[in-house]
Amino acid sequence: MLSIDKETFKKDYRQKFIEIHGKDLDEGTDYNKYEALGSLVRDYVAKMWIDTNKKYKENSKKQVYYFSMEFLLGRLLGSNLLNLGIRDTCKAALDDLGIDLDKLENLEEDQGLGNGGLGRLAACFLDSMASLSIPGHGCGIRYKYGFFSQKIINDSQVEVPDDWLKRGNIWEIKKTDKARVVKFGGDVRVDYTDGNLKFNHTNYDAVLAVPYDMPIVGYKNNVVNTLRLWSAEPLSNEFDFSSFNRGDFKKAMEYRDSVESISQILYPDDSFYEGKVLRLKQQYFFVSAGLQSIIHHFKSAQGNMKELDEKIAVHINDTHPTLAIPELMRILIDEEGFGWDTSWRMTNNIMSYTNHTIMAEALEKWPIEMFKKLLPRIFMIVQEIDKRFCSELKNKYVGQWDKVRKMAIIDNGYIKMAHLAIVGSHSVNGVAKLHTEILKKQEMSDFYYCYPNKFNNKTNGITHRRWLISANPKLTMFLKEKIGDSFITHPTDMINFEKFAHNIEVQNRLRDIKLENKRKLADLIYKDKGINIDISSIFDVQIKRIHAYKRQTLNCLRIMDLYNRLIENPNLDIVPRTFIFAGKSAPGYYLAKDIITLINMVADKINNDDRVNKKIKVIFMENYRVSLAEVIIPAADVSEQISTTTKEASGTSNMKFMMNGAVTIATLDGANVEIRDEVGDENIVIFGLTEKQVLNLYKTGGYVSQNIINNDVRLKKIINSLVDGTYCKDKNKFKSIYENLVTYNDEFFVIKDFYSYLEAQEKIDRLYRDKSKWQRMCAVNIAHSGIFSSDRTIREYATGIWGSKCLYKNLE
Ligand code: 26W
Repeated sequence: MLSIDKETFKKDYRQKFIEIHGKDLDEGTDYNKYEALGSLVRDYVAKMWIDTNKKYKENSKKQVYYFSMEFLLGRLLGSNLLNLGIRDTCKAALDDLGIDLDKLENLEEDQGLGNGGLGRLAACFLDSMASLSIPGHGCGIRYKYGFFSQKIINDSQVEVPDDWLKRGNIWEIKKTDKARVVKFGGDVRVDYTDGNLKFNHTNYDAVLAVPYDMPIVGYKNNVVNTLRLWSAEPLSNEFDFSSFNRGDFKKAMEYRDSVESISQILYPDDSFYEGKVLRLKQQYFFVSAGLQSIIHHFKSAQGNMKELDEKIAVHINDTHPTLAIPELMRILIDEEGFGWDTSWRMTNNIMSYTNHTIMAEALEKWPIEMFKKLLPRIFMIVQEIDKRFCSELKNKYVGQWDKVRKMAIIDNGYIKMAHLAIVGSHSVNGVAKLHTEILKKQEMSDFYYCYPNKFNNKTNGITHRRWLISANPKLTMFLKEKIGDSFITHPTDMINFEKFAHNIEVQNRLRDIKLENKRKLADLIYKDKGINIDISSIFDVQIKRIHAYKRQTLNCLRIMDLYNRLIENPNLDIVPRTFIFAGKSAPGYYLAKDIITLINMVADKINNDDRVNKKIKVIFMENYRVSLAEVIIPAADVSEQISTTTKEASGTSNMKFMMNGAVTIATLDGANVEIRDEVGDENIVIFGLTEKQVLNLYKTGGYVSQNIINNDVRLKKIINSLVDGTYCKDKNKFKSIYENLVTYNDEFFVIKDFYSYLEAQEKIDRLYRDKSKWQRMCAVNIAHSGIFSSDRTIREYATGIWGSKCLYKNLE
């Protein structure tokens, strides 16, 4: 572990400042100070990084590569200081120099290279792999523009490019010497020489993939793993300088632009798959560069290619990196000279795949013509995989053509990436128990029947280092005081806190800590929006991507209902509540955008209505991102996890809230089920349709939302207020929401679950009034949250899927 005293740190820091800025510390701006600190921390990390790589080389343990289109890391200065074990020293040293560490940390841009859950999970996994000393690295794309920044203008979402690199990125190191060439398009000629088929790829467009490496620091264990992100650059010898000579500058620039566009933007969509050729290019680009570099590294470390599948594991995060399967086949066959069967066996042993969604509209499939043109050799390999797979199926299901067709990889003009991922991997996992069961029973039942042993569950987790220790230092201190600090490295030890749940003093302390966190959030809200909120009100929070199935609409309708009731009866006895929302909508997802506008307009109306605004307020916080979540979550009293049962694969914010002592109101969906099992029914508030009821209603079609609305005055009033000018003068503004609920029969059972949700909310109100009972529930939630640390999840992946071992300890 890095050991450094305050005085040395001060000296190092001063020196670093002068070195990079060429002026004295007291002449520097805050940003200069941040840069110097980041740069110093990076120096500290550098030696450990080199040592870790040496150790990996020496003991030749299996290396895991986590391939993901998204890594949503957030800020890194704070977590690196924490994991190095020097945060307190650094804070004290900077204090001496009159510099506020928190302020510098807040200057760092979020690294927002992901849409939401899947990308943040990848980031938590990197942290856990390094902290458990598992040789596990990330491989992805260095998008020039991350997930867009959200502005709320006239109550609606406006997208602004996220130019996160404009001031540079202190954590990355460009490795020009490790660049690889990725080939697109062209022709493949098949030659038959010496009894072997040879595939000659010609006339292709070559793109240079340049890696930028970022250190992933383990928690106080000297381990530094690598996140390698690829950036696309023109190949210098491909750059058509002759065009310059002819003065055809435009043509040369077009070539450059088309290459650079590959790593230009992150697709801001997590809901509807779109068959854009640029996205397919992105996928092949990073997967090909990643695998080439892994194999190059393996061979240069004297690895025996025949043992490749014992020495590396490649994980595919959703179907997005599935091309890793045919690309590895290509490398093994075309470049390494292995036969099909050996290559297929190795590829299968190496690859594993996680599914993160059952939403049919999000499943990736590529039109054959587009695929073939862009990736001719890869297409041939996919065709061969499909041919062999289908012939296996035909033998198994004699005469059942429909079944074979349904399961085929290539069908009806499309390549189905989930099918390719399942067939090419030795492991397929879901991300929560319920989700895995649904995959097995419904979505992927045919495949489960064929390969029952491939399927397994790995319930998601979150890194408690970021989401508790770093985000909630006050609660962390208090836990240490009560149960010691073993939970820092063994998060399930938090269970020792449960015995204090009944202790009045402990309950009071928990309440005080929550109040301080609420004050911090209230200050931020005041600063951002000029709205004063009452910190003794219940902070009722729903923060996540805006999506019909996540049912922000349900939350909003009950707020509208409460508003109606308060107007009717100003003396209505409720505990004051502040409803807090945050989340981004995909730019082209109009319904979700309308939901954002509705929340903001309901907020305007309520916050400005003096008849009610002492009791309720509604806040929509702009630009949801990791660093904002770190402020909101520790301040939450109530965690809203209200998706239509069966639709949320797992959810991970549910775990973050629980770990910070919020009480969950939830449907029995995703990991909520496991949270309920952990804390018991008395420490969570459950409502809504069950899995069976939902599946049954979908199957029988026995649900008509209009029938419920028409027979219910209260509901009718709320629904009508969407289109009668109550919240927006333009009566058509929320017509889409209205029509979804009424005309199109409410696909996500908002109306059906409405009263059940209201009852649950009334229960929350009652529970909160009993101060002691409420704090007891919070304490139990904290105590049981350790199991949802991503350390547990990663141990399960390492032992159950990757067959990888730790560098330093055994995987207990
Ligand atoms: C349109 C292409 C696309 C489709 C799906 C892009 C991204 C996705 C992701 C799979 C969406 C996603 O982030 N899923 C979430 O993954 C989390 C981590 O496992 C789960 O906790 C969430 O329930 C799931 O919605």
